[in-house]
Amino acid sequence: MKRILAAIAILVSCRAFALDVNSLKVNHMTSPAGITDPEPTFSWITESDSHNAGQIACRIQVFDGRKKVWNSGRIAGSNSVAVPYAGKQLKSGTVYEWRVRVWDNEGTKSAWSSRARFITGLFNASEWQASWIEAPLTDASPLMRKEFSVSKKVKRALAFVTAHGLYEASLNGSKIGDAYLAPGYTSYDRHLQYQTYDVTDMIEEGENAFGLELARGWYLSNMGFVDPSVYKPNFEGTNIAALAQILITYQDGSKDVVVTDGSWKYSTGGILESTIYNGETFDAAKVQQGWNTPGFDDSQWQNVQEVEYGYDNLAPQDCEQVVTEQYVSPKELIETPAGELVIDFGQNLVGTEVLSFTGKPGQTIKISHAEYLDENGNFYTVNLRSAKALSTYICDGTPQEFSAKFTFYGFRYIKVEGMERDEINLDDFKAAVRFSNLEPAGSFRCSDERVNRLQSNIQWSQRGNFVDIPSDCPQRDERLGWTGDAEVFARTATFNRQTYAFYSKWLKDLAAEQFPGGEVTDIVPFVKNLVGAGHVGWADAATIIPWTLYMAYGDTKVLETQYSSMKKWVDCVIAQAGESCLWNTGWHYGDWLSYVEAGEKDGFQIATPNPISQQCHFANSADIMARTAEVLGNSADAEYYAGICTKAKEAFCREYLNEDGSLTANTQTAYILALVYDMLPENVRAAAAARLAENVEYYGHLTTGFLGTPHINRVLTENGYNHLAYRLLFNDTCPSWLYPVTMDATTIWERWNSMLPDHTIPDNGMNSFNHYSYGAIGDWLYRYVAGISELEPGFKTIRIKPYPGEGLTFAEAEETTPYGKAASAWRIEDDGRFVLEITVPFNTRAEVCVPAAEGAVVTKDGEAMTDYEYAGGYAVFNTGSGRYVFEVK
Ligand code: RAM
Repeated sequence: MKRILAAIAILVSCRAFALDVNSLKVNHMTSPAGITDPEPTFSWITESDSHNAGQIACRIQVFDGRKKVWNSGRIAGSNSVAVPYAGKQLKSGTVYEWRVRVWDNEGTKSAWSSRARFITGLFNASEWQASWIEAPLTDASPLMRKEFSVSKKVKRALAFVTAHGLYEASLNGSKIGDAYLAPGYTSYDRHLQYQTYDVTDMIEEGENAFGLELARGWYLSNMGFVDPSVYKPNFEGTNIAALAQILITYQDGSKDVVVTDGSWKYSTGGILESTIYNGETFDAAKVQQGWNTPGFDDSQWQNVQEVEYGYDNLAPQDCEQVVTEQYVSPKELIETPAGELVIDFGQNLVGTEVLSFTGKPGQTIKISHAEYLDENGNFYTVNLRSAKALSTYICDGTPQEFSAKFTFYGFRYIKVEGMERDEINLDDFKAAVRFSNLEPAGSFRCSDERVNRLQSNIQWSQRGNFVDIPSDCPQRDERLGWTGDAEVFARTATFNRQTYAFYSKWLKDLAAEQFPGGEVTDIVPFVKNLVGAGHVGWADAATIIPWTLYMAYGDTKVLETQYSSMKKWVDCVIAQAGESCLWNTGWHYGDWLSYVEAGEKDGFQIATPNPISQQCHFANSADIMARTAEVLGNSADAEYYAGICTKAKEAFCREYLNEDGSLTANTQTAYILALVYDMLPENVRAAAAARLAENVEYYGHLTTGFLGTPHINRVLTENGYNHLAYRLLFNDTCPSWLYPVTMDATTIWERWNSMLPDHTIPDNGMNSFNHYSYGAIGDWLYRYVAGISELEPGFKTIRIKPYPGEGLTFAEAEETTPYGKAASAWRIEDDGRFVLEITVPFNTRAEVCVPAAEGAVVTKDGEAMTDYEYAGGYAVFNTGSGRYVFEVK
């Protein structure tokens, strides 16, 4: 009997193990804090050892302590992505736990997943009992403090904190949370995020001290690259201010609240100055030791002012916060020809240096930041323009760990002044990499190390420009949420990381900033008078990014939330285009930074006429609008925008298509956009593709800018010119993706020629070495070289279709889809066999396209297959989940 029981136990545990439910997410985030959706959504990943396995039902339970607030019962169906909460009304400021189990199509029931949690924020503005408090604006960062006592056992304590400026909150001397740059960068008048923290374990019975250290940050730094007296931030605050409250629930059920109010005191501390572009100055001697611990003597401190800023713009933290992701150690100390002491970290990155050093009292160390050394090997900062990007650390004779707290730098090199050469010990330095803590999603690798470096450079530029908003660059006096850059890079970004929450948060600001006429601003958050709105490719971020998110993550919520913003933009273009449906007016950035022959102006020349780009984007955005309307069940809109799309395409052909199938502008980008956005009648597509191919052959390289580059290889590959796409990939002279790699680039450059072959760096007023836009080629690496793409939203059906090309002997990619890991790895063996190993996640199906000659023997897991379709050079199989190996002799 015992044996039988043991056997059953083993069987049961094996069963349970074979179906493992993990990666629990609420609103696409792991353990988020600050949820105020009445119906947050739940997603999870199931792993199974079986083939062709999927979910047929699930069951979710949500707990508030011991109380079950939702017991979903068995929900039939395969849905495991964004399943909406349907339990008792959620309460503000509460820690919930949840778990889920699933049934697979063999009838196996999984064990319960481990529990995950989420914390709700404040559902109503009226729940803010705290008052805004502020200190007069000076250069020095204010400290604010308040003591409170706790006399009973604490069951739960949640802190809600925000600021005009940036804050770091502490309790009893310890930092609350692990994030930097809170409350983040948003369109502050409309959405000012507050953060929710579980501080239960930080509260002491007895005396406690609540501290806030504040700085100007994005809110009160000059953001923009023109005279600050000319432009204005798009919000009204003029002082550094804070708002915070801690809700304490005692074990006996009673409650208390600690709030910011007029009883708080302020002073200043170690940070003498801090702004986003210019950097931070810290004086160790000015630190008020113990200021944020109980019992500190604050009798010399001043009283803060209570101010009425209201609560209407407050919004909970909506995406992952900025954290220190990793530390990078220095590679070498260089003494430059100019006599500078420079440390090379070997990687262009974003964050801050960290220096452990004691120093003599008053010793002042200045650390400047650069992305490159110039052609003579000297420290190069011209491309930072007016941004000083300088850390100043003043020693007091005690051991210190110096680093910037309320700003960030883009750098590979730092120049150290104020330390003797023999004081510089490389072990005392490291670089802290800071960016929005998005979970990794994808990886790509192939047989060419230069391409692997390119992929790494793309990943690093994504890190560097995902510092709370999708930015253009992280180093110069810009670092702004340029919509065009975000639009062209979003597909690649989404392969690399879990971007749903990050972009969704920013898109809300995009909508908030939209002009009354529907024009989408060039940068989000907007800065008045700096730039404009309504420009082709840039404004289309409004439609393209929500659609990209929907396709990648399969959640319609982003479409619902953005619907009116998307519509406003498309309607704005419709109004400009008028009856003819031809959009050809206005100034535009166009195919920005496209390649120009030497001597041709300054790189701002726009080779592809803007009206061509405009019309293609117009049709595409109308098409996205139509599809979105259809997904959301609005058939009237769907029909209307589909009609507009058709008319826009007809107008395009009337205006720009010649009888012989050529376009009125014979540029790469013109053909690319016409093909990728499906502007041409079927009968001229091949001719158009041939002209693109001819153009590429003629130049021997790409000539595209921001608008054409993301799609050039995709269009070539899809239209029978895969060999040309590979040629462009492997080109390594300017302009190409690998040219920077040959110049020791560790991130993506803004321009094809950001640095010349002799290592001179053209000073053309705008030259970043960390600009992800041209990194948009990453999408092609995943989708075409390795061959993973979504056939249905959220990868519910996947297409695995690699396009091998000359120059590679293997390529492989993995992608964590909403259903789990999909993988495609192909290789060509020495004997010429083509091998494709794939993983199809649980609960999905795949169309697998194995490149093969017609009639070739194709095996699946060693068995010859006969029952496949053959199409366009591929043996096509359909399969359910599992790992499979295909081989072509
Ligand atoms: C530059 C930005 C950005 C681009 C605009 C038009 O200032 O860096 O990359 O979108 O110009």
